Amino acid sequence: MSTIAIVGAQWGDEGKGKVIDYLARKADVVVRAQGGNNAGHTLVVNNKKYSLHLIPSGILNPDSLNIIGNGVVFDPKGFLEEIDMLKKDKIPTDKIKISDRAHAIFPYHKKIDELSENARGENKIGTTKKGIGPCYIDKTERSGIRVCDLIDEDIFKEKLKKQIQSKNEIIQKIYNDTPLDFEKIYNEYTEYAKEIKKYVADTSVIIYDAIKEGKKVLFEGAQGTLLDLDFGTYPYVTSSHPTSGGFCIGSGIGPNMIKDVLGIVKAYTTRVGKGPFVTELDNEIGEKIRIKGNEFGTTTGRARRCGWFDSVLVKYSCRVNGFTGISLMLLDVLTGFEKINICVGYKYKDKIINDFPASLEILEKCEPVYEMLNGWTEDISSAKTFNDLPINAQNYVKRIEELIGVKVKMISVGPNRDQTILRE
Ligand code: 2SA
Ligand code: MG
Repeated sequence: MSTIAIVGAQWGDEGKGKVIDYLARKADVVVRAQGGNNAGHTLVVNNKKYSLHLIPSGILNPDSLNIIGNGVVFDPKGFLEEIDMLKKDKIPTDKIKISDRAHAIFPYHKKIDELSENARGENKIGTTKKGIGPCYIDKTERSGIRVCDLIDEDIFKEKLKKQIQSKNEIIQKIYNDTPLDFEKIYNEYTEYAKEIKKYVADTSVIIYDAIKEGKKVLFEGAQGTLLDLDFGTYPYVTSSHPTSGGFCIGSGIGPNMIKDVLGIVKAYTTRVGKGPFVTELDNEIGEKIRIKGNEFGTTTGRARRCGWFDSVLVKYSCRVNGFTGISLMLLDVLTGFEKINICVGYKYKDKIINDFPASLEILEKCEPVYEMLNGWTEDISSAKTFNDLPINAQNYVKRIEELIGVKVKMISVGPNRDQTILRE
């Protein structure tokens, strides 16, 4: 059995795209199981850049099947735009399957996402405004419209009518905003339904059979562990489960079917949006990391907040995901810093905390306890083996490994595929 799950270990943007791209080229099946088009990564093929948000990364590998699992919130409009973009470049788009159980995103979800964010004033979550949260709300409230409903004209009409009625009440009464037009949305979505119908399937069966046949199945994570609805810095989280457990629920397979869980860890820490961030560097060091690491969002273009590596956070991530290995990304960004700090504990009042706290009130008051390591100035971007790295860079990696208790199996020293050090 050859299945691997890729999970962001911090707040997303750890560089999952590079690892996923590398593995997707060899995968028979690539599966997305949570989130929606709030995710984003750029793949480069033949010097051309492709920004994918919803379609799995295997799409650029002509042999791989791409699955949008039941745990994904599916935006038909966004999906068809990505299909059009790919078709323009003659990239085959027939090997895609969308779960009939996935919930669909509608214009009222996006509208409510925007209105509720605006209403939060100072306490904005900083969502991507793609309607992700409101769609998951409908799912758990048991009023959502699933892909299997969307492609059945009669059922769809009934369900949409009810939904538009109740959402318009919210939009008008709570937010005092313009109601949405049923006919317009109905007509728009029945057109989408015609186009997506051919992709719809019971994807849980397909994944199960592929694993049983010994095919290579890659589970492609989006966002990161600290954005998980349960394990993230709630409420500054997304509304799905970007942790490894999310792959089981979000694709319909048992936990024993996932063999390896690779945690993608950035050599420092970043986050977009609001919420506490213990090792944040709101100074020129943070700015230097932002510029060197090009820390700006691919979906929204927002500048990311930057800080030192936080081993309390990553150790927590290792525990809740059961990582079998780590891929340490963007190590080259730290070249040129004379001293590099690693956070080894949180100081809260007079105590040292080693487990990531649930309470944001506590987390906000935690001070990082740093261990200072010597940096390196040598260019590491062409290092091919661990021993090619300067001793201080080696020590940095080894110290991280010691602190988090999981082996660093891969190290990335640049954006290109050959700028990867493998350690077994
Ligand atoms: P939402 O829109 O409801 O999911 O927003 C809730 C919070 O989750 C954060 N969020 C993200 N943070 C980092 N990366 C995200 N997606 C892309 C990726 C990033 C990109 O996976 O690489 O393209 O820049 C992502 N999606 C959601 C968001 O900022 C809120 O804090
Ligand atoms: Mg990203």
